[in-house]
Amino acid sequence: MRILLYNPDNGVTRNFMPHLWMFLLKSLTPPGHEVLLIDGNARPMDELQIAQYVRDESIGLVGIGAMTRMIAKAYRIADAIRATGVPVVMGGPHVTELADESLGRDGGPRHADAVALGEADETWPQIVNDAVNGQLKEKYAPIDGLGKERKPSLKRYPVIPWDSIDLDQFNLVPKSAAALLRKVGEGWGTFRIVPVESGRGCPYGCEFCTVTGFFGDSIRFRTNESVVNELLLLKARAHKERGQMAVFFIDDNFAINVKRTKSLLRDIIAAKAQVHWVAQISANLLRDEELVDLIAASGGTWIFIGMESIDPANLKDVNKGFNKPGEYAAVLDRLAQRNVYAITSFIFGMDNDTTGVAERTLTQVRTWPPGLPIFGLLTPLPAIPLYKRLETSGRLTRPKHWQEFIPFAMAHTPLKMTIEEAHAEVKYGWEQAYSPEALAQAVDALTDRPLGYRINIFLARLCFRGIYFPMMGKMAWLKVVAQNRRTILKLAREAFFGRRARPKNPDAKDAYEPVAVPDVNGEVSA
Ligand code: B12
Ligand code: SF4
Repeated sequence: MRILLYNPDNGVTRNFMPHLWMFLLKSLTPPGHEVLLIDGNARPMDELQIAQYVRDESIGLVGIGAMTRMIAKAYRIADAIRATGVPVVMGGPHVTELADESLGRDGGPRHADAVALGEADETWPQIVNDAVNGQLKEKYAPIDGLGKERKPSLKRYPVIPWDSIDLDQFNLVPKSAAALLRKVGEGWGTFRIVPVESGRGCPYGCEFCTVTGFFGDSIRFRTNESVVNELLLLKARAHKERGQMAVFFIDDNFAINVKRTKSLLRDIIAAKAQVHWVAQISANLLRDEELVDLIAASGGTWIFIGMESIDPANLKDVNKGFNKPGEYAAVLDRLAQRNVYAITSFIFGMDNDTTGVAERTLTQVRTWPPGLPIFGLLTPLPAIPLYKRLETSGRLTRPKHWQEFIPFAMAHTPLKMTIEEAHAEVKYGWEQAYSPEALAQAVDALTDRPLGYRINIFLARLCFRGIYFPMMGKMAWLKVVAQNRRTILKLAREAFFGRRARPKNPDAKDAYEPVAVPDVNGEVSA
């Protein structure tokens, strides 16, 4: 049977990375089937096009996965496919929480023939076999012999065939430039950011998050060997095609067990499996100097930190009191000393937020080493504790907000400002943090560092604009380039003529004096 796995686009921004579930389920598919992957972010299709594709390619089963914000699009695509007579199975966090909605049992229309509840690693082979036999059940749940939910172990993790899988749609290098860039340095003909997981689960239970409910509070890890082998496979592929490969460790808290993370990072270094990597780690776990040394030495380049708020009262409200805003600066300095920078994520519209929260947050951000601040709104996702609290107190303004998804729009009223004011705060945050002046400051703040780091921060900031600012066409990009021409020229002058501007504030660098750590090639730099 030919199986299509499809992930819809979010209709607003372009995703920079494919979704792991597709590669994982492809690897777990019983032999004898062909599995095709389409990520709507990389290969957009509308309902008519997907239905035509399914017919043309003689697809016998379609699997669709989607987060809540993409679920309306996922349902439209599912409806179009089911109209061709091909069965649709849906999975992921949204349909797990609202299976009746997908199956049309809540009074609405039916969108899926079957739903995979929770983690589908062990149920997927059964789903495929049942589809082949025309005996799809409505619900598949991972349960043990006693009917209790079972979380799959990651000890026998499948080998994802990264060396042979078709990754064309996920190349971030434009086709027009690939041939030329292949010849630059070690080769830049391809650049891909690939998701890899080393473990699942998070015990922290923050009120706005799906993870503790979905993956559970007990953490499960892959073996170090299996993670290291996956990195080696990715590295070999990048080398073969004269391109670059970076990894996003999608674990929700990559250092949740610090001892284990250190042992994994040591094994990565020992096997020379370093690639540039990004991971999510909560600030409290980055107090450990040895951990941060190992992060840098094993290729850690960006750390995503869910700071959420600089107001301890807000953090306490959402059960994230373990975040201590007073230590954010020290944590970021510790990383920056090793040339590791942070994606700092903030949520506005929390109950203790008042107008001006964006500027208050940015005032702090500007005193930190440069990074990538990102801003979102508090969102009541289905079945999370926050949803239940707001529902009980009658504060949900759009209880089924996902059915009519509006990007960057609140679905409840905050306590100390209006919905519109909260929207304006998020807009202000993005616009200020990514203005040409802010980009120039970020580059200037690294004047004492090798050029590569300044180019890295500049390009990363430019790309991050894409997360908030609507999809940008060629003209919009040209405008951004024109607005940032001074910084671009400065970096270009230095690249070609080795000229370096003096730091604007020579004292500023003392805040994160560099320490010597080996880079991904094992060479020491400071
Ligand atoms: C990586 C990641 C991202 C990446 C993008 C996704 C990508 N390309 O991989 C980035 C960083 C860009 C991102 C952004 C956002 N994310 Co995000 N992200 C994740 C993260 C950390 C990992 C996803 C993952 O690969 N998990 C591992 C795989 C194996 O698990 P899985 O995807 O759930 O798949 C399993 C099952 O669900 C099931 N399954 C899934 N799909 C399907 C389909 C079929 C057919 C079947 C049978 C089974 C099945 O089988 C799989 C194997 O067991 C998750 C948290 C988490 N741990 O999952 C959050 C998560 C998915 N993100 C979430 C959210 C809310 C967002 C954002 C809106 C921002 C935010 N506030 O966090 C944005 C929106 C992005 C957009 N495009 O619009 C929520 C989604 C909750 C929900 N109900 O929708 C999650 C769960 C985290 C959370 N805070 O609660 N995210
Ligand atoms: S620490 Fe992160 S993954 Fe864990 S519950 Fe909180 S927000 Fe979710």
